[in-house]
Amino acid sequence: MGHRNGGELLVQMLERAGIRQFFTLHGGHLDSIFMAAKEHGFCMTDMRHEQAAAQAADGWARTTGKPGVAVVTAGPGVADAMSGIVNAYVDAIPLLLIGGAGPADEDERLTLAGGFDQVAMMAPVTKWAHRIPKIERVPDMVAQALRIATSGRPGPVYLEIPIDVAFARMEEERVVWPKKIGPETRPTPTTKAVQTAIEWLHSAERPVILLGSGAWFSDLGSHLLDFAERTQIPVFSNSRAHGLIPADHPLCCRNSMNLAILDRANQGGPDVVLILGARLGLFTGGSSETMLPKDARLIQVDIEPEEIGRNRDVDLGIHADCGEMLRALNASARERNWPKHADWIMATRQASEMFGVMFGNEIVEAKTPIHPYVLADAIVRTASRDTILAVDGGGTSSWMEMAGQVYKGGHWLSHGYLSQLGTGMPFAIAAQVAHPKKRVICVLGDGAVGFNFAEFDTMVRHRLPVIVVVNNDGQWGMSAHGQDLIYGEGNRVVTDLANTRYDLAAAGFGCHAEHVVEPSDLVPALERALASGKPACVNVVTDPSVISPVTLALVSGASAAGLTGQSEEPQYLP
Ligand SMILES: Cc1ncc(C[n+]2csc(CCOP(=O)(O)OP(=O)(O)O)c2C)c(N)n1
Ligand SMILES: [Mg+2]
Repeated sequence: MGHRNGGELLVQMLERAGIRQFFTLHGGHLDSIFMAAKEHGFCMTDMRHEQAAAQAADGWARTTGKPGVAVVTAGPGVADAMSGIVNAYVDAIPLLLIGGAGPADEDERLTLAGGFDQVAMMAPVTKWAHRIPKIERVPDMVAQALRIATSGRPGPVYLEIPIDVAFARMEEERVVWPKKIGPETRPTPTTKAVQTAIEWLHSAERPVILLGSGAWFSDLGSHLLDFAERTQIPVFSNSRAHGLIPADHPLCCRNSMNLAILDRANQGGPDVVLILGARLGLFTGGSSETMLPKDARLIQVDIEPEEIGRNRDVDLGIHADCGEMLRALNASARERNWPKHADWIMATRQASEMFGVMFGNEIVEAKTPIHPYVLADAIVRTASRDTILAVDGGGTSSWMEMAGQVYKGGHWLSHGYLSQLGTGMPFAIAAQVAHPKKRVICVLGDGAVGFNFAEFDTMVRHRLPVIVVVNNDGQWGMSAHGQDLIYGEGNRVVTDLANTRYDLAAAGFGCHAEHVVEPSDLVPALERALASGKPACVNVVTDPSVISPVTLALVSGASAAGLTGQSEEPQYLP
């Protein structure tokens, strides 16, 4: 009769759930897990900080649509992972964090890497946090953790395996394996709700669809494209759902912030909005009406009923999975002839191209120091339809949002509601592990690159040829510009950075390195980096004086809300 230890059961259960990889950083509490994972041929990406391991597990879910897994050691490992978990929690991303712990029966005895309640610490920032009490419970608690992470509104979960459970042994024959992880069906809308939605959309003059991560994490198949094309409704997305409609599709209007531009350009805002799996927060205009006009009819579809109506009154709230909703809408839409909305489509398209037009002159002029939009545009032009872009930083990520072209779901990994700097490199690592044949470009600010700089080492050791482009403006740009706008130039504090040679530092890890000052060298340097076959750091010196329209909008919004102590509002657009 064979015996299995707790680590082996945990690995076997992950495998039964279709998971064969995780992100980690070693700790002796976990060795039974690592040994079993090696035996089972798991892909283990060992990183240089548990924050990065948690962020990579999050990035895995964002790029594959499937839950990511991070395995971190007791005490400092779990504490370090916390910030990555918070980011996933705030963005409703499914991931499983497995944490080591001292012996369960030695609580409160100051054992190695102990001394605090890890489960209690994780509880408020996860959907579910639990300790496995004994080896017999390993399989069903892993299944429970994964079911909770992936069902309903997704989110991170924390499962703790104390060292005495991880190394305990039991007879193989006594192990009870759960047959299934989750349910077969997903919530479907009622016929009446679908009919009302179709009525409103059909009679609308300026309808739009707004996508969020709920659309990405449900199985849309071709339903979204079919529905948008049949009904000729333009599609906007937040950064978790870019690419579900390809950038070159005539109905793709890219970022939801372009809805605000529509209003400002006085073309009239949308009159009916179909919100699919996007929560109502800053990225839909918050409690203001800048993106979703007051008189617009809102149809909000969400897999989590408690999300419906957050921040705004909703005219029709539908508790359903986005894929199921689109399937039902499509079936009903077939029975009608739909208006063409040609003028409206042209107006939405123009709004989505406005930043390209606005900064196009800069591209022609190609001045030194390089304009950040010129950098963003060069990266987007160098990328192929298959390239995955991981974007991180203040102004940097906003320039990328303005220039970005995304053609597939899971190919744009960026900030969400937490706006956590430092996610870019771990997200890029996850994307490269998940898609070894695709190219991954990480674009981040010189501030953002510092949070997980040692991950260049992970890229080199694991032969992950990610291209990391640093937008080096020598400052915490968004912060510095905010201070200039609010307190006047010459009054900055704690927002300067040095003109660091990040390329030379990355070369020390074994990366291909490029230092770019002239605009004419930008595309050649990116191409050399891509051709090197190695992880690369392309350090680009950019103009520190250019303020992003997003920074202006944020400062303007804060000022309007009376949060800056400033009487005059800075202008939204330069
Ligand atoms: C972890 C974290 N710390 C601090 C902030 C606050 N913050 C927002 S933008 C910003 C400046 C970012 O600078 P950089 O990465 O260089 O990008 P840039 O704005 O210069 O393009 C800071 C510090 C944050 N969002 N996340
Ligand atoms: Mg910067």
